[in-house]
Amino acid sequence: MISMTTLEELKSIYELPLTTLIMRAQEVHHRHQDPAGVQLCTLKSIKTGKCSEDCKYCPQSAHNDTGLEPEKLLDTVRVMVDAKKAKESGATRFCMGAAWRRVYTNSQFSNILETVTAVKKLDLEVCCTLGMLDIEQARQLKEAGCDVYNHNLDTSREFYSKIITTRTYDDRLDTLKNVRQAGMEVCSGGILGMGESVEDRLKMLLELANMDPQPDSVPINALVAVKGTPLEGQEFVDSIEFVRTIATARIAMPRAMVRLSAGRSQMSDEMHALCYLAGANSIFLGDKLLTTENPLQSDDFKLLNKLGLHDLHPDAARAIHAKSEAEEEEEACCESKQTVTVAH
Ligand code: SAM
Ligand code: DTB
Ligand code: SF4
Repeated sequence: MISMTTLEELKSIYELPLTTLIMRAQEVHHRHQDPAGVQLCTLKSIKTGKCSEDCKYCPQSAHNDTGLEPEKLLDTVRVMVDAKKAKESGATRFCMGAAWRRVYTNSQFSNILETVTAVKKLDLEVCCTLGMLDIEQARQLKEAGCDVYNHNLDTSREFYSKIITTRTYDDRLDTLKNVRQAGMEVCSGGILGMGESVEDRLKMLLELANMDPQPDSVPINALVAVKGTPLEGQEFVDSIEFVRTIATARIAMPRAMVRLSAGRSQMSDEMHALCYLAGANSIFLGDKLLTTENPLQSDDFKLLNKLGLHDLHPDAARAIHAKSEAEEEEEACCESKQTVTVAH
């Protein structure tokens, strides 16, 4: 059971002197995470472009003229080539993304279920991001071997309709509820740098932090302003604001994996280091995200080495989270016993 956080609390954390903010984030990080561990995930676009949604940031929306080459749903054999490569390169999670508004129950969904089962056999954690899901589809995905579902809130409820008009915030929340109910882990985060205010970012974190249970992972994307999208002219997010948001997410969601996602190609080594200091502990590995570029894998490993960080196995992360949860429950129990003693 989590205790509810308020917007005021998040604001007061976000606005701390940077030195104190980083220290607070580090305290939480050392207590609830492996402080030197970074989870390495790989992303594969299994169906690219021609998406019916009108997300203003997205190069894959059919509403945006980005010159992207569309690609039909890839079959299992084709996806397995990349999944094996991901495994060999050291990734522990394989995430498959489809440019869909929602999953339709048809032969394409059966194809995906087959792919999920095959990837799972490689002993990789399997994550999918396929748009909206109903409860039955969520159950089928889980049964096929999908561990995690990514579905981002992207921004605050208030700013959402300025970015997407073809679906609502509540549609997003409904899918997340179905994912949780089916027993999959929830991966949900957002994008910074679309023209939203700091308050919008904190409202998004508030929405995530007040979920019970909280999301297991929180991807924080920096907008990649792609030519041909309505957001093509957006300036890259301010780096200190980005770091402050990461630290606030870490403090508000101690056991979540906070993932640096899109936009890392535009971040320096120093910016990466600050993000790790602020509590980020997961990245996508590989020179391509879904359609945009990502740092070279060799550069990521070089930097992790320089910083003395290592790849984090999912089982190790789970063991640390379980220990921190048990310790917290024990502390809460001791506190209530003390209260009873005082009361008598
Ligand atoms: N269609 C599915 C959906 O929207 O949930 C899955 C794929 S979609 C590309 C996954 C996420 O990628 C979006 O929710 C958004 O957060 C992120 N994303 C897409 N385009 C981006 C961009 N140009 N810059 C940063 N993040 C982006
Ligand atoms: C997430 O939050 N970021 C990833 C993953 N979840 C699916 C996707 C980033 C996509 C960036 C734009 C692109 O490469 O097309
Ligand atoms: Fe489609 Fe997802 Fe891109 Fe929106 S973010 S246009 S739903 S692929």
